[in-house]
Amino acid sequence: MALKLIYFKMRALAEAPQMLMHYAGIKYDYQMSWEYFKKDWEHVKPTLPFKQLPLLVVDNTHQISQSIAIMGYIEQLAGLNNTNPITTAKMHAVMLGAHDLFLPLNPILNFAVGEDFSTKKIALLPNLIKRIENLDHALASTTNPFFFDSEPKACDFFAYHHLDLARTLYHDIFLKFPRITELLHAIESIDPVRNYLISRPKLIGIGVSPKLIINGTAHPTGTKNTDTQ
Ligand SMILES: N[C@@H](CCC(=O)N[C@@H](CS)C(=O)NCC(=O)O)C(=O)O
Repeated sequence: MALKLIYFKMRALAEAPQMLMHYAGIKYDYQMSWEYFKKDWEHVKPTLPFKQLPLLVVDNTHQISQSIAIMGYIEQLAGLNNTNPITTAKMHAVMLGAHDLFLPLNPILNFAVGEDFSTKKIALLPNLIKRIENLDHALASTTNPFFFDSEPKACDFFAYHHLDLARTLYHDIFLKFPRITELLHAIESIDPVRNYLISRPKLIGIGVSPKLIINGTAHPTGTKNTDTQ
């Protein structure tokens, strides 16, 4: 089975799938949109099933869109899916609850600059806290570090990504959420996942001039190829 994960220069919706694949020991290729399609994004977008990325391409044939669907597929491939329909539905609810953090948190970190960044950062906080409280509430129903089990599942990695971005934007945000801090530490203490987190492109210049360090070179975040700049 050949897996290609197609995305852009952003620390956003391709993170959780990669963490899950590293955890499960599943091999994949990560390609930027322009590398895979050999075209600029504006020409690719109209051709895609949901007109956005990430996209998981299986065996150069099947295109899976939508990050939650991608997580579900990888979870099944890894044999980590739960067979109880009730538990599966509850895991799906956690995934959707975590996805509630996506906007505008991810774009603020990856793209907003200057006054726009400061204004959006202040405006987001009350709503973000409410969404984090929902995840904290879900964690309160278990004594495990993870949402459902003593081992992480797709929903744990999905939640990790958005909570990690929340922590990056507001450094002390989890002081009142010890269970969330415990979840983040538990995920970070898994060797292959930690290795991925340490080695992935670093996001720098948040709020000023966001860039990803890819193979030692700082590239502006975005949907465009900047290899030659
Ligand atoms: N619901 C989708 C959202 C995907 C999404 O918002 N993708 C953004 C990047 S994070 C995108 O493709 N932006 C470019 C565009 O919309 O043209 C998912 O969960 O995968």
